[in-house]
Amino acid sequence: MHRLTQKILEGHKLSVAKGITAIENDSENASELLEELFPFTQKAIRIGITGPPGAGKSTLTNKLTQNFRKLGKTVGIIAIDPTSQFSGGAILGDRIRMTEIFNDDGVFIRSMATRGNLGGLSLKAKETGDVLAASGKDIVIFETVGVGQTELEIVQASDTVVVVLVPESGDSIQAMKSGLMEIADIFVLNKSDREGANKFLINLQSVLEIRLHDKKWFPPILKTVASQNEGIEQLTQEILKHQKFLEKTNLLTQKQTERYKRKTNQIIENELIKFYRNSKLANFELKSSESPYQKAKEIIEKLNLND
Ligand SMILES: Nc1nc2c(ncn2[C@@H]2O[C@H](COP(=O)(O)OP(=O)(O)O)[C@@H](O)[C@H]2O)c(=O)[nH]1
Ligand SMILES: [Mg+2]
Repeated sequence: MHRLTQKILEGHKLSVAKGITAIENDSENASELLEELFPFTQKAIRIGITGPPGAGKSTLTNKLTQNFRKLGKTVGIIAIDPTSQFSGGAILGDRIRMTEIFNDDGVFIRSMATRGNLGGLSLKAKETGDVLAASGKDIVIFETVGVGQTELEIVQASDTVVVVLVPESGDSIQAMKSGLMEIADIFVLNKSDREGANKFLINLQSVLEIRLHDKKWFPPILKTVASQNEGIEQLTQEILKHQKFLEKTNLLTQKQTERYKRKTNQIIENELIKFYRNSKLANFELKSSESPYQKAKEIIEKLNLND
């Protein structure tokens, strides 16, 4: 057994941190740890919070977490910030905004920077979510900027996706482009203390009605002022309502099965790549008469995957 498994299952904070570091560093026996934790990862509610930079996602996450704590629920937070590789300060900023929950034992916060390695990030973020779930957190929140494939993958790994928009900047159009419209279970119009909030709300509502009219769950639009704690209670209730909906309609089981399948395939694909790279086949002589396509076909045949 992995030396951290038992401690993580008991919710030991330092061991949780160490386990996540092992995953981040691709440490050799991280997969052993994840395998042992897996049976305990299915109970947590997974929430994805996404939207443009500066929309108030961290502020909202902070307030939402405080609300969940009041309901007696423990919370794990994974903040993914692709901008931090440029500014270096974004993560610290998130920490400062989350100070109210930083010293609470029922809360675990982990920031993950992309450090240019976008490909592995979504995988590691999801695995970090599994560690937090296994450590007994009732709720796992992924905070991520709503752009790019990696971020979409992370929110798709959530049961409930909250898309945060702000009145200015005509985000409704942008949101449609980046696919945010389709993945949202709940829309939050944050900074609704700002001018244009009502106009934006009406616009978004009419766009949604056209595009999503046949959905079984029609995403509500909630107005919030995260910095003033306004609308947070309603958001909490909508998230719980969406969870009930998922359970009632069997969609939760369906989502979990999908995740299970994707994960299994991902492990196999990774192993296949490793197997090929370590095999003699990957180490071939170059013949100028042969195209890469021919060569690849030849090697794939030798791999004998069809038997
Ligand atoms: N006026 C106003 N400012 C807000 C609101 N929510 C957050 N902010 C501020 O917006 C800035 C960005 O917030 P942050 O949570 O870091 O956004 P993130 O990049 O989406 O995580 C901070 O200075 C917040 O204090 C709000 O509802 N109204
Ligand atoms: Mg943030």
